[in-house]
Amino acid sequence: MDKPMDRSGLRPHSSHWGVFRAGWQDGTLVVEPHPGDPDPSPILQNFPKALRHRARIARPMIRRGWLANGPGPSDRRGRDEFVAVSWDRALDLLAGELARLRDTRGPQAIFGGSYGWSSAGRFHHAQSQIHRFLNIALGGYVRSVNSYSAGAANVIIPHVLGPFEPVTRHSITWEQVMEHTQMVLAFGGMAVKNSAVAGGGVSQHIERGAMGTAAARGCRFVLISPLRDDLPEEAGAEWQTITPGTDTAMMLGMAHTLASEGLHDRAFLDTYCTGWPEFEKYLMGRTDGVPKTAAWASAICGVPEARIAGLAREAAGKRVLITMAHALQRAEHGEQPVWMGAVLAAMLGQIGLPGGGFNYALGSIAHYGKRMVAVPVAGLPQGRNKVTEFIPVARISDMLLNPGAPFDYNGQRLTYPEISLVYWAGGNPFHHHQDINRLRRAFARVDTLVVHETAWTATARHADIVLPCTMTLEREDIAGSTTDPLLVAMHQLAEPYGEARDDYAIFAGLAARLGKEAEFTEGRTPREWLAHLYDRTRTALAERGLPAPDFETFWEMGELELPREEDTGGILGAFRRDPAANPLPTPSGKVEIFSGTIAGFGYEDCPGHPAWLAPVDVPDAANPLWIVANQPATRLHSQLDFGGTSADSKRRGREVMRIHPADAAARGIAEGDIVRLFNGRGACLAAAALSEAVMPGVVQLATGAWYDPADPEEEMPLCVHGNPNVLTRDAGTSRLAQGCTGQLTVLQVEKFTGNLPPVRAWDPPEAALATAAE
Ligand SMILES: Nc1nc2c(c(=O)[nH]1)N[C@H]1C(S)=C(S)[C@@H](COP(=O)(O)OP(=O)(O)OC[C@H]3O[C@@H](n4cnc5c(=O)[nH]c(N)nc54)[C@H](O)[C@@H]3O)O[C@H]1N2
Ligand SMILES: Nc1nc2c(c(=O)[nH]1)N[C@H]1C(S)=C(S)[C@@H](COP(=O)(O)OP(=O)(O)OC[C@H]3O[C@@H](n4cnc5c(=O)[nH]c(N)nc54)[C@H](O)[C@@H]3O)O[C@H]1N2
Ligand SMILES: [Mo]
Repeated sequence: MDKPMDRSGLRPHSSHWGVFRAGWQDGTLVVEPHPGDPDPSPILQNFPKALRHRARIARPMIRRGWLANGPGPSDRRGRDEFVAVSWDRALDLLAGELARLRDTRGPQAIFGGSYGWSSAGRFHHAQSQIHRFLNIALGGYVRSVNSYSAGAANVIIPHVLGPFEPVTRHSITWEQVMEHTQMVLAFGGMAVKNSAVAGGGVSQHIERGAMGTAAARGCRFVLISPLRDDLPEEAGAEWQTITPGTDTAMMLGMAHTLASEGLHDRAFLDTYCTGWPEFEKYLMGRTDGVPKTAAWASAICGVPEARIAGLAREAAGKRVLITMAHALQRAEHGEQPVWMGAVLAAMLGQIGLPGGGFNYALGSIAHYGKRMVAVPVAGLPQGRNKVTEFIPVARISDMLLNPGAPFDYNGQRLTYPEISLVYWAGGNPFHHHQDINRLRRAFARVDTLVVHETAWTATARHADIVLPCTMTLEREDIAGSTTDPLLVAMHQLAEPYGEARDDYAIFAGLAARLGKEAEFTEGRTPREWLAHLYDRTRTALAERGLPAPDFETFWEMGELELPREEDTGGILGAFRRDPAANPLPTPSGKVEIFSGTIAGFGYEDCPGHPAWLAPVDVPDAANPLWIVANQPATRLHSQLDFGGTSADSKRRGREVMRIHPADAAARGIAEGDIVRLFNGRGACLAAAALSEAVMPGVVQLATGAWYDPADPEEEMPLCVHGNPNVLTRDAGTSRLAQGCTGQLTVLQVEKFTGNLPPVRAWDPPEAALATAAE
């Protein structure tokens, strides 16, 4: 490795949760946030203990049953032993299996969607690597579209306002909020633990400060959420609790107040929108006999009638910004709150004004509210995918369990492909997918499941072929994104763990065995790829007449500040200033309050205008509580669950579930008790924390604790660690988007009084331990 870069001996590196510098002091890895970061994330401190943790994978491993019997469906996945093999043997066997499928069934037999966040570096980005490999070596793969983050919004926003990224990421900035906004209605809040994170890295965490500045200027924040801590204290917010999944009803109640009191902006609705008359009929009850009054809404969402009407009146005439956490649309009918948020902002006449209107996902991730970087940032070319079949990303179990079955998606009638091999690199479906017991049955169906992982996640444990890969700290890369101005030279800080290899090296080895090495590597070493990818940015800088250091200089400097675009308000701002010259890229060129396109699909679960559609998954006698399964404060998803910040946040080794003291008292649950959360789909343990920051009737258990079945032989084993996805429902948002609905479900909670099973989530499988020690 190179010599230390600066006086302190620390070297630059980056992660999705922050840019940092790190180095070794007395045999310990020391991690320090970037000095320019005003509010660094505690998640950074997951690195030191994670680097050499026993949970890391040391050698290639193959499931004993697959090795003995060859490829084929098997319910032994997640139950069998593993056998350590050499790299050559692992790669020979895997290349043979890939060639078999290429020659017998073609690349449409391979699911390479491989959803997941992997690491911040742009070259070693596992998604890019696997897609490039499958395209070049096999001709393609069945892919997935959209994200777990925004599955419903990805599809509804283009129908209503325009393309997802320009509308959500390039319209409102935090600068505008600090300067112009008078009132923020934050549905689901803007928790700073969430904006700690952005794919490709974030060098300055500005959200807390921006909200504080806006509040100090007199901007009022209203938090509408089941949890009080979904906005930082600096926002000085009024907290209004709401029954989970009912925001559309509350917004309809506000809209009714505006319309019936003449407080809505008719000129805006006439000039900039289409479909107000159709929607107005529904709102006023002329189509279904049910006026969507504040009283009607209150009965559904639990917000007092006077508060619903009061908020509508207070918002009218002000520079109002409606924000909406991703979470609201990760639920049944998740399209509706997003669409209704845009319609409410339109009725207030705010869309396209600085600091006003509707900004989906502002504060949910650090990508939102930022000015765009004005030059391109490195990305690995993917090659061409000749397979046309795809699934909406959260339909993975449906696909594997129902090959050949039809399904609806955004106006199309599609068919689930028949998958023989699933290949994952850089994601953790046992973290991200709903109804894990069902996912296990789905994964039992395929011939072969391949996983590249840094550590023994539950996904790795369910694989047939497990290939150990390096952690970001063990290789060189470049971090950057379209929303963060710092390009970071990620220096290598440690040698690879055990026999771990880079994803790139693994794919290069497979490509060689499939006769495609030269096409895959283009003859470049990783360092040469970094220089090659950097060159695009350098050329663009030079073209703008800006300083454009060569690669070696950039590498020595450790970081490079990139220019950013002007803050123009994006396509919504341009549309507002001149709607004739800058129509929105929707069918009407306007905000679509009614969409003829969507109405034409004829989906009863997503009609032609936003509507309150009662959910089926609601509390009853057996499952009286809601669970909010939200993002964890102490890690990114399941990544480095075994790191210091994450591990320290557990109690008695379990993830912490928050519950209102009244709900706890009714169940005889005391602070720190181990509890069992259960419903018809599964059960898990957690440690109870009593908190008035959670509204009554709701418990909160973050995602990310590694799935840890007490007895994997059982059909529905108890997860002893606290992974809420054993409880969540595996159902799409609607036939329109088929998005993930994992944020909310219903269940019961009881004090756990049995013998407490040990948590073994971070212990490698036994066979692996024995052979690794050889
Ligand atoms: N119930 C419920 N479920 C949810 C959500 C929810 O709100 N509620 N949220 C959803 C959302 S928004 C998302 S985005 C998903 C996130 O789901 P994922 O993105 O799948 O979660 P991660 O834990 O980030 O998974 C990344 C994996 O990549 C591995 N990794 C890191 N670097 C590398 C690398 O260089 N190479 C390889 N091969 N592997 C690497 C990590 O060890 C980790 O296991 O979860 C979703 N699931
Ligand atoms: N620290 C950390 N930050 C992260 C991540 C992480 O894993 N860790 N993941 C990142 C990723 S990939 C994504 S996509 C984003 C996700 O961003 P979000 O989906 O917005 O994040 P969550 O924390 O899941 O949810 C935010 C809040 O929404 C509220 N909420 C849930 N349901 C409802 C509802 O029906 N109505 C209302 N009004 N509120 C509701 C909950 O109280 C919850 O705390 O976060 C990103 N940031
Ligand atoms: Mo996400």
